[in-house]
Amino acid sequence: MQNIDWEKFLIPYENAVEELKVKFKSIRNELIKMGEYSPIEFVTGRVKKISSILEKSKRLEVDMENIDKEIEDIAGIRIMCQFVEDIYTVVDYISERDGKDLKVVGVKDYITNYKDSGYRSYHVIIEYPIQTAFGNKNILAEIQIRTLAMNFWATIEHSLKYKYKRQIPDPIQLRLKNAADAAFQLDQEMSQIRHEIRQAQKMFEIRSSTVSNI
Ligand code: 0O2
Repeated sequence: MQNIDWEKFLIPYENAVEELKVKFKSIRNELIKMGEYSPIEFVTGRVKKISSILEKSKRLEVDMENIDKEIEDIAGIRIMCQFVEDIYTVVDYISERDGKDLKVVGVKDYITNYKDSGYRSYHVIIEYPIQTAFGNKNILAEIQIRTLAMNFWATIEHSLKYKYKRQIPDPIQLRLKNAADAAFQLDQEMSQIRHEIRQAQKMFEIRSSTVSNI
């Protein structure tokens, strides 16, 4: 795979991202329609930029012919949750599908084992079958599951990492670490009152559906 035809190479990854987004958004839509609580708040996805694939393969010393086997996040979807507890419900949903429409090949629990940067998120690496015009292909994809607070932090830190080409100055790094801890404390506080919050949200849903039926 020395001279990669990137456009062709990335097609199954693009399809996987689209399919996976639909599948997880459908879970949310179904639960909401049934009047149930959805642990999934919203879902996004992306195919890794070519420059980012090249940078990561260089950093991890991966040969070009092995990038599809060793770079696990070329296809990535992100599932955002309100509460930390919801993350584990989503992980259970994924485990239930293991061996059906996807295969779980690994997990990275950056919530229990958060990174030095302060990054928190739960990553599930899956093998996902894609039907292409040239036959079937199993690709690797990464599902990142995180709270809204974790996502807020990670989005900001990611843009700073990009700005500083991964070398964020120490004083900013320290502030980011403090901010990550504060975001996690926010998550923990919200978890303590999540039953109250969920009841209030349910009342609000009933009221707005009554108003829309008038
Ligand atoms: P892109 O293309 O910009 O989205 P790594 O060494 O971090 O690349 P690692 O630790 O093995 O790899 O993590 P993994 O499971 O491969 O996932 C990498 C992705 O996780 C990153 O994609 C981020 O989306 C997220 N991530 C991991 N660590 C951090 C972190 O410290 N800060 C933030 N903001 N995000 C992180 P990329 O590399 O950003 O790719």
